[in-house]
Amino acid sequence: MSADRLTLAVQKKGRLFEGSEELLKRAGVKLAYARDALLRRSENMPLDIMFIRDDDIPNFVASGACDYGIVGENVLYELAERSQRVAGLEVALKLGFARCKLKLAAPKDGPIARVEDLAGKTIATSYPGLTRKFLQERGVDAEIIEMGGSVEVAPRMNIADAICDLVSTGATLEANGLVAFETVLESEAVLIRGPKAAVNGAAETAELLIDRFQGVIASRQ
Ligand code: PRT
Ligand code: ZN
Repeated sequence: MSADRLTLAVQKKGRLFEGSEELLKRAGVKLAYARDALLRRSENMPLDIMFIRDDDIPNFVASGACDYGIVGENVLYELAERSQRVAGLEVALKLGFARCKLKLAAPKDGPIARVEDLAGKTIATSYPGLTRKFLQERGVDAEIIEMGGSVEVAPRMNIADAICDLVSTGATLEANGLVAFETVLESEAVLIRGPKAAVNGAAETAELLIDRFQGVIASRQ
């Protein structure tokens, strides 16, 4: 990476992509056209955008491969449970989109209706670090079963007694006969800053960009 150009990591496609793209557009960032490119240059600012999977964003920023990144707090704090470097990342700005909640849920009319009922039970989740930490804080001993996706089917398939998963509208829980009974984390998209971003020659560009992001966020309220 050139020292005087700022690099920002953004999700390549998915639920964060649209909000990130809109934020950049409204902040006046023009990107050069490049189909399917990993890295796209801005035409009107010394800024390069790197398009990657959201799960890779905290590590790209923590390692200094990118100066900043846009990622969900859920992913940031889950990875922070596993990595000191990620735990040390700074949240520069809360961005107010991709809001969701990480919730514990269990089958409707079943024996689990509160956190204490999870003692000795199994919980399926893609967020084992955050789930374990929450249970420890509440003094509940349960077994965590890590799943990469489709966590909502776990109780029905007898894989687990309960789940800990992201919820936005609640339609997925409802469709699977599950009821949420506790919130583990409230999440939104955030701008994270890497360890070298402030001393990089592009620090001024970062200041300008954050200033414009703040303007965009304020205009929404
Ligand atoms: O490919 P890549 O790894 O980059 O993307 P991904 O598939 O891991 O993530 P993606 O694009 O699905 O989500 C990216 C981020 O969006 C998440 O990390 C959250 O920060 C945020 N977000 C906001 C959500 C949701 N809302 C959400 N509802 N992420 C996932 N969901 C899923 C949830 O897991 C469940 O399956 O949507 C379903 C529930 O939605 P409702 O509306 O039925 O409650
Ligand atoms: Zn992902």
